[in-house]
Amino acid sequence: MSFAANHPRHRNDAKVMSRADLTARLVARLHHEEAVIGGIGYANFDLWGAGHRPQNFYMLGSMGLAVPIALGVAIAQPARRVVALEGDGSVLMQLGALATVAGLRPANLVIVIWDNGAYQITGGQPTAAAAAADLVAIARGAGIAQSAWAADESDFEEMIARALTEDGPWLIGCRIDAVKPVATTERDPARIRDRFMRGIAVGG
Ligand SMILES: Cc1ncc(C[n+]2csc(CCOP(=O)(O)OP(=O)(O)O)c2C)c(N)n1
Repeated sequence: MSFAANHPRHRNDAKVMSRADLTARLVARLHHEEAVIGGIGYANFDLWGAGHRPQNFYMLGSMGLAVPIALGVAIAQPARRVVALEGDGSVLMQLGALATVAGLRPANLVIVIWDNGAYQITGGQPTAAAAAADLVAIARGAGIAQSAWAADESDFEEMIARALTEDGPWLIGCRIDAVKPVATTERDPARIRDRFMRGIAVGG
C-alpha cells in the first residue's frame, strides 16, 4: 500500500490546522538529536516558539532554502534524521529542490510543508497553492513517492512517527490557518549558524 493511500487525495480535503500546535507536536517527538531546518516566513518563528534546540537552524533571509539546506545536512550526516519545515510560498519558489531530493533519495530526510495558501509574513498575499497548485501532488510528480497530506493532527503525528523511523525521503503536507506566531526568532545569523554547527557536531 502506498504512503498516500490513507490520506486526503487533495489539499482541499485536508483539515486546516495550527502551525504552532503541529510544530510543538513534532518537536515533542524528537529524541535523537534530529536536525530541524525552519524556513523563512513563520516556519522558523514557530520552531523557535516550540523551544530552542541545539540542532535547530533558522533560515532568516531567503525563500526556498529549508529543503536544500536540509538535503545537504541529510547527505553529510546519513545517521541523523533531518526535518525541513517550509511554507508553501517558499516551496513554490524552489520547486526544483523536490526533484533533486527525489533523485538523490536521502532515506533520512523529512519535508513538512506548512500550506496556508499565503505569503503570510509579508502581508498574506495569496500563493499559487491558494489558487490551484497541490504541492503534495507536485512532490509526488517530482518523484518523492512517500508524499501525502495530513488529514488531521493525529494523522500528522502518525506520519511523523513513521517518517522519523522508516526510510524516506518523506514529504508531509499540512494545511495551516492564518494565525500569527507568538514568538519571534532571535535574529542573529552568525549565532544561529555557530550553534547549529556545534549542535550537529561540525567544527569546533
Ligand atoms: C527571494 C525572496 N523573495 C521575496 C522575499 C520576501 N519574503 C520573505 S518571507 C516571504 C513569504 C514567505 O511565504 P511562505 O514561505 O509561504 O511562509 P509564510 O510567510 O506563509 O509563513 C516573502 C515574500 C525573500 N525574502 N526572498
